[in-house]
Amino acid sequence: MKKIKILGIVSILLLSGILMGAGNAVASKNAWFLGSGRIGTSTPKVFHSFKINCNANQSGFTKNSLKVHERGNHFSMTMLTNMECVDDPSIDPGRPHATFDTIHGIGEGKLNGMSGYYVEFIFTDAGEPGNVDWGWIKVTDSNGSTILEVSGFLKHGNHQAIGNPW
Ligand SMILES: [Ca+2]
Repeated sequence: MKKIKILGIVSILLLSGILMGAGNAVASKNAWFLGSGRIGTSTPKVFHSFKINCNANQSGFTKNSLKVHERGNHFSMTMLTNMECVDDPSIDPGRPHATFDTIHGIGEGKLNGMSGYYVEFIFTDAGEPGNVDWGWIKVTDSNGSTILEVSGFLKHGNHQAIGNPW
């Protein structure tokens, strides 16, 4: 996972400009990453479920979503603010065929119904069964303090990359 380069907002904007200039911006709407399950083996157990498009600006019925449960706490993403879909050459997403296998996103959301929380996450799809898929989630408050952080291979569940973001 160290290969993943965390792009800054400026880089993402530049990349978006390049993609739009090439006329490929619309294609990203056809690339989805979805999944659910338990991440790692830590206690209390952390469960997640998500449906994310490589285009951060999805809205309406196809709106991006990410939900995280840890014992009595529930985080729900309300807005995906930055998104990148990456092809890590060391990861094979298996079937169905996808041209990417890793996503990195940043968003805002609610913790137990209260606004003012932020989330950053990385998910990978390394094929099936899902116990070869990996995830990292960090939820912070408005002061930047970490409320929840978990990482590891999926204990139960599966991640699935679909389509071509380019
Ligand atoms: Ca998988």
